[in-house]
Amino acid sequence: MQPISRRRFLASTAASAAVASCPRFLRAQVPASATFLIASETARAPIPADFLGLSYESAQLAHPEFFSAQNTSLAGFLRALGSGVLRIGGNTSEYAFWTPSGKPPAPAQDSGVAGPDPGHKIPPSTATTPQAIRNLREFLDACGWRAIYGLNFGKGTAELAAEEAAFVSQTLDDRLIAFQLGNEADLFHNNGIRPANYSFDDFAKEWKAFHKAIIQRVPNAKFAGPDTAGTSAWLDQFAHKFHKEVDLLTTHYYAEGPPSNPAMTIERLLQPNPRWNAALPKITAAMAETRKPYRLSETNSCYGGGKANVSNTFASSLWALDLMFQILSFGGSGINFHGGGYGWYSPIVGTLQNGFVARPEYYALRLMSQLTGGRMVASHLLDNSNPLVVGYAARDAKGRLAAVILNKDANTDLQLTVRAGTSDSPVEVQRLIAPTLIDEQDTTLGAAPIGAAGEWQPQAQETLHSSSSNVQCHIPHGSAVLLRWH
Ligand code: BDP
Repeated sequence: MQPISRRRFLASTAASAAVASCPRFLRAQVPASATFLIASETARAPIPADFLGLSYESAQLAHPEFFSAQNTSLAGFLRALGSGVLRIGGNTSEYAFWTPSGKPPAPAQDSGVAGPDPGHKIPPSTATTPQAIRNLREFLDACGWRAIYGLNFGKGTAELAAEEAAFVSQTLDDRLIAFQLGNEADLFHNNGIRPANYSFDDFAKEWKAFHKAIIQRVPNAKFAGPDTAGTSAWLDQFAHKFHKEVDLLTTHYYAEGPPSNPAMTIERLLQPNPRWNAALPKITAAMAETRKPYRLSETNSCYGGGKANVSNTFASSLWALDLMFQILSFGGSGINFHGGGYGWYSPIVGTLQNGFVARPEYYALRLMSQLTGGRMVASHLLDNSNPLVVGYAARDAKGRLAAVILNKDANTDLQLTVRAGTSDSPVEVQRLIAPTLIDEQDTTLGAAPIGAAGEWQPQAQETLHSSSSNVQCHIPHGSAVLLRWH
């Protein structure tokens, strides 16, 4: 059986050919057209080698075998993305208690996994033991990844945080990027962690006290923050106050939510998001003020644990791919997709016992992993008025020119003319595609699925040939392509 993406592409090109000889269908089926201009000599922001990342709940550490060398399948998925960043935190970081005695109470859940906390109620307290941290180190070694580690700021004490930080720092060593203090402290005023009048000044006072206690135990400790839910005035205030103490600026972003909101649909997810667009100038201002890098330390499609039939569909893959490029376009240094367990938006789902599976979102990360270590390149999409059609250009780590075009439109194919101003070298095409945007399990990249330990063997690629340095590329509705010049 031919892989689905190939089948579908052939079907769609056959349909276009039929359209050409049958004018009465022209209006309904003719693809939209646009031109993508690549200024191949104009380099933009770098695509850091460790741009890609995942985020897991601190509660996951209560099952020390999960992030351990034993979990070779999950490690395979991470390692395949290159040298990424594992961020440990989330709501449950305020309920994860450092337990140096190493005798944790039996955790409440017995599945061995902690998915995204839906935030409906106070999560159960969990114990983080030295064994969990030692195993985490081995896991990071197996993946070639580093970690951002959230300490218990909400319900813990500065002393306990310092004690935990000392052990984590010593054990993770150069696999540790930074500590974070407080997960979404800008929401502490309404989630029961602090009184309703909890302000940035209150947070800053506590942050300073925790920082001081940790620095006393770990003088070279590095910090990321503020790790707020929104990109609000708190980022600006934090950047201003702690530019000397902080090494990496971080905030979170969930495109939609709560899942009960009927307006939270695939159609809306794929549209440009005004809230996110409004956050960008605040982030770039904070980067300029502190001269520190920015990382979107926790993100996904829909807070509240995600939305069934939206967060787990192929549409989430296109959403994630676009978001990654948006971060790169303003000079952001990384992104961590939140997940774990069987959460609706988790890029990888499963357990040690059942094995792991790549959700559509993971395919977007896999596409991006082919460009990390490279640079963005200036580009313009011309003659396009559809906000669902976007394009980006880059050079990969080997300096090869690449373009990624997303046609997020659910109905209209795109016939794209690409002008790269390069010689007439052949262009390799890798498609990110599924039968429909709502599909949950037939995503392919390069006409191949991703296996149970992250293995992926792209099938024979299509090759496009340029004529007068123009390349013609057909991009079916609801799909994306990676073009690479040889
Ligand atoms: C974020 C929390 C994370 C949750 C997520 C969600 O940091 O722990 O899992 O929201 O609600 O705000 O899905």
